[in-house]
Amino acid sequence: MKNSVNELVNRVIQGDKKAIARAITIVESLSDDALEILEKIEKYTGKAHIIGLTGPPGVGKSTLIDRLIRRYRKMGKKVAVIAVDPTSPYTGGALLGDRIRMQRHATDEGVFIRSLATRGSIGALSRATIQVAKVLEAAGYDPIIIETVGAGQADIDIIGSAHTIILVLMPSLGDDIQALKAGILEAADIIVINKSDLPQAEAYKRMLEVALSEDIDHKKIVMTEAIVGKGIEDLIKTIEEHKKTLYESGEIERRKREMLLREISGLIEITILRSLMRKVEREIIEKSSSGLYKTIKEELKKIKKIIEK
Ligand SMILES: Nc1nc2c(ncn2[C@@H]2O[C@H](COP(=O)(O)OP(=O)(O)OP(=O)(O)O)[C@@H](O)[C@H]2O)c(=O)[nH]1
Ligand SMILES: [Mg+2]
Repeated sequence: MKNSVNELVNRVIQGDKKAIARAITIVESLSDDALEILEKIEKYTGKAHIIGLTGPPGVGKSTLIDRLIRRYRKMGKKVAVIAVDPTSPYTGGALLGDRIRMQRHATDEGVFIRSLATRGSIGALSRATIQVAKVLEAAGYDPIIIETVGAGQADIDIIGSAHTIILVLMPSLGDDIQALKAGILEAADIIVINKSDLPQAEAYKRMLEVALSEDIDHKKIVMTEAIVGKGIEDLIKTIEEHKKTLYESGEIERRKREMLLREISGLIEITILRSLMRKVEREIIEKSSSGLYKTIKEELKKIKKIIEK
């Protein structure tokens, strides 16, 4: 397997889309080969800008991302999108329009779109999201956009998983501001009011400014009309400015550390959990379940001993 991993990683570095897809599947599984791949690509990572984009269902996230992709491509950048659990109560996931929109990018070597299921992970964000981003980064994609539907825990989980957090909203009567998960409004680096063509857009913006009054300095509100591509240039400029501030203030180091900790904790959890479960399963099959807690207690003790050595 070692040789084939080497070969796979080489192809990833060269930007071979098939190899990237394969590497992501392996990395997502967090298997031993996943670690092998991550180890080999490490030296090609650490520079790409990772953007977390979240917002309630139906606000226009996919439309906006499509516009961002097109604009970044014009700037000569390779863009990747990781859509985390794209089942939304609004569109039920990959809506026909979404698919057609995104298909346009399928033959473009400079665009990579991948969906990740959150199934099987305890947190709402797939455990392997940051690792998958690393594969894409090693393949030369920058920026990498992580899209989550802000309908549950995922919008909160995106904090600590990206360098720049974008919250997308749309003009409404305002109940939605109260309904947003506590913390996401404050944590967002940029707030986009999409569908600014709707008549109540300006009033909504003022209401949002009032809601944010305490830390308005740090918050940039950008108005967009994704459906016709209005405001996209402004949004990209705002993202670039935020990135610059991150690096100038040193905040980027803190965010990177937080992401690393998250990534590693996911890896450790999965790896230890898996081997412990294998052992426990064997015990149950071989001996029946009596004495199970004793086995678990002893195994955990052994693990702790090794770690604390
Ligand atoms: N009026 C108006 N409609 C828009 C705009 N941008 C997107 N839409 C429409 O809003 C609907 C939802 O857009 P999507 O991009 O699928 O929204 P989403 O946030 O990705 O939705 P989910 O993935 O289901 O959460 C679609 O019918 C879009 O055409 C806009 O700027 N103005
Ligand atoms: Mg969508």
